[in-house]
Amino acid sequence: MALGINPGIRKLKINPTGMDLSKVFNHIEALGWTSVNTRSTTDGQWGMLSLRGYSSDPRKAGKPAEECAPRLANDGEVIFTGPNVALSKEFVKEKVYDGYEFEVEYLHEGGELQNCSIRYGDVFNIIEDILEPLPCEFQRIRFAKLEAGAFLEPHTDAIDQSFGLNDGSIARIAVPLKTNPGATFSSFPQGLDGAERKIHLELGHYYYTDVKGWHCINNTGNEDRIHLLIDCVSNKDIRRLILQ
Ligand SMILES: O=C(O)CCC(=O)C(=O)O
Repeated sequence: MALGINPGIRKLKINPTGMDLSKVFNHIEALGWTSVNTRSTTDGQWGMLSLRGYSSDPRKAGKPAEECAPRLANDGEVIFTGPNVALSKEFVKEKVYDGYEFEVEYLHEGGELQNCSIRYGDVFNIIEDILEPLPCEFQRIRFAKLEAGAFLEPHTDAIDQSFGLNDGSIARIAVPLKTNPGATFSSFPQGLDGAERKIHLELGHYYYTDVKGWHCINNTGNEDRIHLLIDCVSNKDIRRLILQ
Protein backbone atom coordinates (compact mmCIF):
# COMPACT_ATOMS: atom_id res chain seq x y z
CA MET A 1 0.00 0.00 0.00
CA ALA A 2 1.36 3.43 -0.86
CA LEU A 3 1.65 5.68 2.15
CA GLY A 4 -0.46 8.74 1.43
CA ILE A 5 0.76 10.50 4.56
CA ASN A 6 2.04 14.01 4.02
CA PRO A 7 3.51 15.08 7.31
CA GLY A 8 5.00 18.32 5.89
CA ILE A 9 7.72 18.95 8.40
CA ARG A 10 8.24 17.12 11.68
CA LYS A 11 10.75 17.38 14.47
CA LEU A 12 12.15 13.98 15.37
CA LYS A 13 12.42 12.75 18.93
CA ILE A 14 16.20 12.52 18.91
CA ASN A 15 18.37 14.43 21.35
CA PRO A 16 19.88 17.43 19.58
CA THR A 17 23.52 17.33 18.76
CA GLY A 18 25.57 19.96 20.58
CA MET A 19 29.07 19.61 19.25
CA ASP A 20 31.56 22.28 18.26
CA LEU A 21 31.54 22.23 14.48
CA SER A 22 33.87 25.16 13.84
CA LYS A 23 36.61 22.87 12.46
CA VAL A 24 34.07 21.34 10.09
CA PHE A 25 33.00 24.76 8.81
CA ASN A 26 36.60 25.93 8.38
CA HIS A 27 37.39 22.80 6.44
CA ILE A 28 34.35 23.16 4.20
CA GLU A 29 35.25 26.77 3.45
CA ALA A 30 38.76 25.62 2.51
CA LEU A 31 37.38 22.91 0.21
CA GLY A 32 34.87 25.36 -1.27
CA TRP A 33 31.14 25.10 -1.88
CA THR A 34 29.65 24.01 -5.19
CA SER A 35 27.23 26.67 -6.27
CA VAL A 36 23.76 25.50 -7.31
CA ASN A 37 22.00 28.24 -9.23
CA THR A 38 18.26 28.48 -8.89
CA ARG A 39 15.85 31.10 -10.10
CA SER A 40 16.23 32.97 -6.80
CA THR A 41 19.91 32.33 -6.07
CA THR A 42 23.13 32.86 -8.00
CA ASP A 43 26.88 32.91 -7.44
CA GLY A 44 27.15 30.64 -4.47
CA GLN A 45 24.18 31.86 -2.46
CA TRP A 46 22.98 28.25 -2.39
CA GLY A 47 25.92 25.86 -2.08
CA MET A 48 26.48 22.15 -1.61
CA LEU A 49 29.25 19.85 -0.51
CA SER A 50 28.71 16.13 -0.53
CA LEU A 51 29.72 13.39 1.91
CA ARG A 52 27.85 10.63 0.10
CA GLY A 53 26.45 10.63 -3.37
CA TYR A 54 26.83 9.38 -6.91
CA SER A 55 30.46 10.40 -7.29
CA SER A 56 33.51 10.20 -5.05
CA ASP A 57 33.96 13.91 -5.77
CA PRO A 58 32.36 15.92 -2.93
CA ARG A 59 31.66 18.77 -5.33
CA LYS A 60 29.26 16.58 -7.32
CA ALA A 61 26.06 16.53 -5.33
CA GLY A 62 23.63 15.42 -8.04
CA LYS A 63 21.86 12.16 -8.75
CA PRO A 64 21.10 10.15 -11.89
CA ALA A 65 18.40 11.52 -14.14
CA GLU A 66 16.95 7.99 -14.23
CA GLU A 67 15.57 8.67 -10.77
CA CYS A 68 13.28 11.12 -12.53
CA ALA A 69 11.56 8.82 -14.99
CA PRO A 70 8.14 9.29 -16.68
CA ARG A 71 5.06 9.51 -14.53
CA LEU A 72 1.57 10.94 -14.52
CA ALA A 73 0.26 13.72 -12.35
CA ASN A 74 -3.01 13.17 -10.48
CA ASP A 75 -4.91 14.90 -13.26
CA GLY A 76 -3.38 12.54 -15.81
CA GLU A 77 -0.93 15.06 -17.21
CA VAL A 78 2.55 13.72 -17.96
CA ILE A 79 4.79 15.85 -15.81
CA PHE A 80 8.09 14.32 -16.74
CA THR A 81 8.49 12.47 -19.97
CA GLY A 82 11.85 10.74 -19.61
CA PRO A 83 15.45 10.98 -18.54
CA ASN A 84 16.58 12.64 -21.74
CA VAL A 85 14.25 15.50 -21.09
CA ALA A 86 16.09 16.06 -17.83
CA LEU A 87 18.97 17.17 -19.97
CA SER A 88 16.90 20.03 -21.34
CA LYS A 89 17.45 22.83 -18.90
CA GLU A 90 14.52 24.73 -20.31
CA PHE A 91 12.11 21.87 -19.77
CA VAL A 92 13.35 21.20 -16.29
CA LYS A 93 13.05 24.86 -15.44
CA GLU A 94 9.74 25.71 -16.99
CA LYS A 95 7.73 22.53 -17.05
CA VAL A 96 9.04 20.19 -14.40
CA TYR A 97 10.47 22.18 -11.60
CA ASP A 98 8.11 25.10 -11.82
CA GLY A 99 10.37 27.59 -10.21
CA TYR A 100 13.46 25.59 -9.36
CA GLU A 101 16.18 25.97 -11.91
CA PHE A 102 18.32 22.88 -11.62
CA GLU A 103 21.67 22.92 -13.34
CA VAL A 104 21.89 20.10 -15.84
CA GLU A 105 25.12 18.74 -14.36
CA TYR A 106 23.52 18.77 -10.95
CA LEU A 107 20.69 16.54 -12.04
CA HIS A 108 22.59 14.21 -14.29
CA GLU A 109 25.22 12.51 -12.20
CA GLY A 110 25.95 9.03 -13.50
CA GLY A 111 27.98 7.04 -10.97
CA GLU A 112 27.26 4.49 -8.27
CA LEU A 113 26.08 5.55 -4.84
CA GLN A 114 29.22 5.83 -2.70
CA ASN A 115 30.91 7.72 0.09
CA CYS A 116 32.77 10.78 -1.13
CA SER A 117 36.51 11.04 -0.71
CA ILE A 118 36.18 13.35 2.29
CA ARG A 119 33.65 11.39 4.35
CA TYR A 120 36.05 9.68 6.71
CA GLY A 121 38.59 12.46 6.99
CA ASP A 122 39.32 13.28 10.64
CA VAL A 123 37.48 16.57 10.43
CA PHE A 124 34.22 15.00 9.32
CA ASN A 125 34.25 12.05 11.76
CA ILE A 126 32.13 14.19 14.01
CA ILE A 127 29.31 14.01 11.45
CA GLU A 128 29.10 10.24 11.97
CA ASP A 129 27.83 10.96 15.49
CA ILE A 130 24.99 13.00 14.00
CA LEU A 131 24.09 10.14 11.65
CA GLU A 132 24.34 7.46 14.31
CA PRO A 133 20.83 7.81 15.84
CA LEU A 134 19.14 7.38 12.44
CA PRO A 135 18.13 3.70 12.06
CA CYS A 136 18.54 3.38 8.31
CA GLU A 137 20.86 3.29 5.36
CA PHE A 138 21.67 6.51 3.59
CA GLN A 139 21.40 7.71 0.04
CA ARG A 140 22.93 11.19 -0.41
CA ILE A 141 24.37 13.14 2.51
CA ARG A 142 25.17 16.80 1.87
CA PHE A 143 26.08 20.03 3.55
CA ALA A 144 23.85 22.78 2.18
CA LYS A 145 24.60 26.46 2.68
CA LEU A 146 22.10 29.27 2.23
CA GLU A 147 23.89 32.59 2.42
CA ALA A 148 22.71 35.45 4.59
CA GLY A 149 19.96 37.32 2.75
CA ALA A 150 19.29 34.51 0.26
CA PHE A 151 16.14 32.44 -0.28
CA LEU A 152 14.85 29.55 -2.38
CA GLU A 153 11.44 30.46 -3.70
CA PRO A 154 8.53 28.00 -3.39
CA HIS A 155 9.20 24.80 -5.30
CA THR A 156 8.59 21.09 -5.08
CA ASP A 157 11.16 18.34 -5.56
CA ALA A 158 8.45 16.04 -6.90
CA ILE A 159 10.50 15.62 -10.06
CA ASP A 160 12.47 13.12 -8.01
CA GLN A 161 10.27 10.07 -7.71
CA SER A 162 12.31 8.43 -5.03
CA PHE A 163 10.95 10.59 -2.19
CA GLY A 164 8.49 8.93 0.16
CA LEU A 165 8.08 6.88 3.30
CA ASN A 166 7.50 3.45 1.82
CA ASP A 167 10.30 0.93 2.21
CA GLY A 168 13.18 1.91 -0.07
CA SER A 169 11.90 5.42 -0.76
CA ILE A 170 13.86 8.45 0.37
CA ALA A 171 12.98 10.49 3.46
CA ARG A 172 14.96 13.72 3.82
CA ILE A 173 16.13 14.66 7.30
CA ALA A 174 17.62 18.11 7.88
CA VAL A 175 19.88 18.91 10.83
CA PRO A 176 20.79 22.61 11.21
CA LEU A 177 24.52 22.88 11.92
CA LYS A 178 24.66 26.67 11.80
CA THR A 179 21.59 28.83 11.88
CA ASN A 180 20.01 32.06 13.08
CA PRO A 181 16.45 33.13 13.93
CA GLY A 182 15.97 34.58 10.43
CA ALA A 183 16.51 31.15 8.81
CA THR A 184 13.13 29.56 8.12
CA PHE A 185 11.58 26.63 6.28
CA SER A 186 8.05 27.08 4.95
CA SER A 187 5.75 24.32 3.79
CA PHE A 188 2.43 24.68 2.02
CA PRO A 189 0.54 21.50 2.93
CA GLN A 190 -2.56 22.50 0.91
CA GLY A 191 -0.56 23.74 -2.07
CA LEU A 192 0.63 27.24 -2.91
CA ASP A 193 -2.85 28.75 -2.59
CA GLY A 194 -3.16 27.39 0.94
CA ALA A 195 -1.65 28.53 4.23
CA GLU A 196 2.09 28.85 4.66
CA ARG A 197 3.53 27.02 7.64
CA LYS A 198 6.82 28.74 8.48
CA ILE A 199 9.18 27.48 11.13
CA HIS A 200 12.73 28.03 12.26
CA LEU A 201 14.64 24.77 12.48
CA GLU A 202 16.57 24.73 15.74
CA LEU A 203 20.28 24.15 15.89
CA GLY A 204 21.25 20.50 16.20
CA HIS A 205 17.71 19.11 16.04
CA TYR A 206 16.51 16.58 13.48
CA TYR A 207 13.62 17.39 11.12
CA TYR A 208 11.85 15.35 8.52
CA THR A 209 11.11 17.67 5.59
CA ASP A 210 8.62 16.64 2.94
CA VAL A 211 10.32 18.16 -0.09
CA LYS A 212 7.84 16.48 -2.43
CA GLY A 213 5.33 19.03 -1.24
CA TRP A 214 5.63 22.77 -1.89
CA HIS A 215 8.25 24.44 0.28
CA CYS A 216 10.64 27.36 0.39
CA ILE A 217 13.55 28.44 2.53
CA ASN A 218 14.67 31.89 3.61
CA ASN A 219 17.64 33.35 5.41
CA THR A 220 16.92 36.91 6.47
CA GLY A 221 19.70 36.77 9.09
CA ASN A 222 23.20 38.19 8.91
CA GLU A 223 24.94 34.83 8.92
CA ASP A 224 24.93 31.89 6.54
CA ARG A 225 22.70 28.96 7.32
CA ILE A 226 24.26 25.48 7.02
CA HIS A 227 22.14 22.34 7.19
CA LEU A 228 23.14 18.72 6.90
CA LEU A 229 20.69 17.15 4.43
CA ILE A 230 20.47 13.42 5.05
CA ASP A 231 18.55 11.33 2.54
CA CYS A 232 17.43 8.28 4.49
CA VAL A 233 16.35 5.04 2.86
CA SER A 234 12.91 4.51 4.42
CA ASN A 235 12.24 1.47 6.55
CA LYS A 236 9.85 0.76 9.40
CA ASP A 237 12.18 2.12 12.08
CA ILE A 238 12.80 5.50 10.46
CA ARG A 239 9.10 5.68 9.53
CA ARG A 240 8.18 5.13 13.17
CA LEU A 241 10.58 7.88 14.23
CA ILE A 242 9.10 10.30 11.70
CA LEU A 243 5.46 9.55 12.30
CA GLN A 244 5.40 9.20 16.10
O1 LIG B 1 17.67 23.13 3.06
C1 LIG B 1 16.57 22.67 3.21
O2 LIG B 1 16.14 22.38 4.32
C2 LIG B 1 15.67 22.40 2.06
C3 LIG B 1 16.35 22.58 0.78
C4 LIG B 1 15.40 22.56 -0.34
O3 LIG B 1 14.51 23.34 -0.42
C5 LIG B 1 15.54 21.55 -1.34
O4 LIG B 1 16.53 20.81 -1.33
O5 LIG B 1 14.63 21.42 -2.17
